[in-house]
Amino acid sequence: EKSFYKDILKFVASGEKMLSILIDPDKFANTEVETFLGRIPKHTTHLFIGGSTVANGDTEETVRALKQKTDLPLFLFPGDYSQITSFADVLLFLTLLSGRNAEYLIGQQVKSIAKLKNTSLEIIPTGYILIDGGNSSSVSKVTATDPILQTEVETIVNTALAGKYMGSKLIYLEAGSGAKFPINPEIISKVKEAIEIPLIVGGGIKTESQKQAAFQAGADMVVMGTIFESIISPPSK
Ligand code: 1GP
Repeated sequence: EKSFYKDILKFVASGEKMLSILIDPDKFANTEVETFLGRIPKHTTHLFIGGSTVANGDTEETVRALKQKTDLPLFLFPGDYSQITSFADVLLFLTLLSGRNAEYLIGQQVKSIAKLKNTSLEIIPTGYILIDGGNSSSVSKVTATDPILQTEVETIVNTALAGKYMGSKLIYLEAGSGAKFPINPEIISKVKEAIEIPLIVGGGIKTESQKQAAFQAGADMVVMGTIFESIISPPSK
């Protein structure tokens, strides 16, 4: 049986790095899917779809438009349970471990269950850790939680380990979309050393050298969003 998680483990085992491009349905023109797919890096391995705030139904339309034109795995990366759609391949079942807001630790997860009955989505438990990226992120605003400072390395590592012991199959270190600076490679390497499970890193990564630094430090997958948003922009809403 097809398992997108096993595919990730194969990448990790072979040392081959993964690049995911994040698509925010709010900032994406579904009519320009082909243009977009033609311009993202050839070595892209995954597409993430999600945003902190997305109007109802927009995610499903974007997923359906993408599905028609690409075989890349489509991973839902939802800011809210309302963004869940069975037309994608995978649901990153996020829990916001850096925060202390019960709504994003368990509330949204319970609300999502009605949408997950009879779904064919592969569900991957994902520990999501918001780290300070030098500006106020929309994740922080929407979830009313504070990011962990980059100087708090031990807290970050312990948070990632707690996530692993609670059952996370992936850990996602997030500086926030549009972060001023990405997560320090030293943090990435300390977390990777501690957790062993696959590590995703994103937020504020705009250049090839920032991407390579994250990979070299131990990120198995890098997520880039904002830098590719300019390829196409939606009709003004
Ligand atoms: C956000 O980590 C992703 O969830 C991507 O961030 O938009 O800054 O590339 P950017």
